[in-house]
Amino acid sequence: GTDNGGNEGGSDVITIGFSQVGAESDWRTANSESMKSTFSKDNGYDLIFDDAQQKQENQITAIRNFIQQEVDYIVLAPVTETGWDTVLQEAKDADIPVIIVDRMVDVSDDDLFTAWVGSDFELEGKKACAWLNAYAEAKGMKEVNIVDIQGTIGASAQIGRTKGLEDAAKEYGWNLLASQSGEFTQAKGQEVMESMLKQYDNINVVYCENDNEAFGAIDAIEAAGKTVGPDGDILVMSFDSTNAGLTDTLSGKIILDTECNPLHGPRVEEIIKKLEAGETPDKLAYVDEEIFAHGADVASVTVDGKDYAVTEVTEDVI
Ligand code: GYE
Repeated sequence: GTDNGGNEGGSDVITIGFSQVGAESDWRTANSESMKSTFSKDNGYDLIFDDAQQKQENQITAIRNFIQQEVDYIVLAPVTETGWDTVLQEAKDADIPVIIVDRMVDVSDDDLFTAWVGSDFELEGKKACAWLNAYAEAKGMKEVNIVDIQGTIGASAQIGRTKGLEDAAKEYGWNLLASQSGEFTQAKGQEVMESMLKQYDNINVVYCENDNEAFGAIDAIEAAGKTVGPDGDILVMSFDSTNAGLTDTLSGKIILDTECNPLHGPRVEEIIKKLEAGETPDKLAYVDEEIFAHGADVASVTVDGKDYAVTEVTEDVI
């Protein structure tokens, strides 16, 4: 076992305190299920699961409780990037390894965490925008009047995806009409889209930073008497590629769904197994992800000199 006192001999149950962001989206539900099924009793773990309801203060409280309970490992899916130095120092002082999963932390000293595994969110944004540029060309779109329904402000997933769009809008000359957070939820996504539609009558693309926001945006667009899809008024772009998201991509309600993979349980377990064996896991591990489109108008995109295939969604993909 490790030298943190809780698992001498390696045959005991490994106790893991997991501070989860919340239950804001389908992605998050899949992520929580992956963690719970990986770190089950049958697999030799005792998982203390804490849902922070999208509040950093709740996550800090949960981590302090984990330290008090002398868990073997702390796993943190941070809601936002900043504000972790103090509590991570407390974990370090208690000799409890901290593994960061999904979103990133922005800390003064990278020694405050042991390892991170998650997605390259800016790359996701760049891939999506490279696709839109190619699609707009293929379809002869005269102009791109786009709005951004952002994720939780300050979350890596928001920061990276928003940056991908802002850079692309400048590069390709798109009109980025408005950006506002939909908190990664369906209800807020719908509300934000409703107000954007009232403000702008020329929106032809909405860039939703996750699937649940896209579901809300589609409802708002249809309620306003407009249509979505390749032959409709507005193209809906999204991220995650949840089952429901891909179902909407098959129908064309979502035109592009850039994958963000939530199945991090086995990846975190691999890190823990390395640590248990006295090995050093990679400090940062990025997951490979696909691009799922409605139709086959764009076969591949190039980002930073690298080619990425675009998969057309068919029944078998979902
Ligand atoms: O895209 C969204 C969720 O951090 C990657 O959070 C995650 C994001 C995901 O609420 O659906």
